[in-house]
Amino acid sequence: MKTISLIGAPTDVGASVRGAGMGPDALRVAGLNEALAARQFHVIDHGNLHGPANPWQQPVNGLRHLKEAIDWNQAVYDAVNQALIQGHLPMMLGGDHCLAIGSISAVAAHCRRIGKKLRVLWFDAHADSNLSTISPTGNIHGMPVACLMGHGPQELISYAGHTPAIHPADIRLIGIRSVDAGEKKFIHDMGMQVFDMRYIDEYGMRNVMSSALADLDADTHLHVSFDMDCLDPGIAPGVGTAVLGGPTYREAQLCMEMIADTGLLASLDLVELNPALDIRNQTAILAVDLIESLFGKSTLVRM
Ligand code: HAR
Ligand code: MN
Ligand code: MN
Ligand code: MN
Repeated sequence: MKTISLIGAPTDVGASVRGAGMGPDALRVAGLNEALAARQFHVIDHGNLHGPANPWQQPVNGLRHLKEAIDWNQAVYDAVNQALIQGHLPMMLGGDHCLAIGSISAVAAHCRRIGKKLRVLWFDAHADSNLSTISPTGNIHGMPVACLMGHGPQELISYAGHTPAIHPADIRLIGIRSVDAGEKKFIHDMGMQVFDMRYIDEYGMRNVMSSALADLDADTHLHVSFDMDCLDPGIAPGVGTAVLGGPTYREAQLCMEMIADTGLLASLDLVELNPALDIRNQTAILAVDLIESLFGKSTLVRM
């Protein structure tokens, strides 16, 4: 029986809107542990990590709460690394998306250790590819993709002991519809594959996911970094930086089901859930519903 390690990372130090720090408990209240146990997983809930409080300061040199982000990501790196060493599937419950720096750095280091290929699927309304020099906000949750590719403050790019932690060819961005001008240039310079909403509209989610999941094999570690603001705010209002025009419920379910079909999912981030902005925990309940599909629950009737 596969063991899933739940790792709560209750902070919003990387965000501009407060509240994502309550995400882990909202997911537990929505029944995450029970839902996974019902899918025949052994679930170990490690509880919540500890880290610095949000000092709620202005950016310094284009970066807000750098010290706090470094400490939180170190805690996440250590916990995800530990789970992987034990052969568990780590599920990092955010918290804002800056925490994916620590989580994916640990996954990348693990892949290097055991000689696996890495594929990261980054579901988001945003490209999260800012640099301190181009970010309009200085919020570090807008920078994790750039940091993972070696562009960012030294401490945030070196957890894995190998910089960059990942390469542009390792990642696919899906659902994107809010990109800053500087990010657009960075994405093009890096040559990342981006399936933005216009692309999803034109080609359909099935084709997008077939492309995003192309060229995987048994030696691939598949990591999903799921920013809840990827989803249309009509179904997922509990996020700090909502953007109109995201995937529908069925499109999101299809993504999860197609990932489940690969049988390769080996780690997950669930981030940017903001219970302070949610309505009766519906976004957390939706997250649990999608996670069930990601782990193989199916409504398929045909054989
Ligand atoms: N691009 C904007 C910025 O850098 C908004 C980023 C918002 N980020 C998230 N994570 N919610 O995806 O500030
Ligand atoms: Mn994000
Ligand atoms: Mn986002
Ligand atoms: Mn390398």
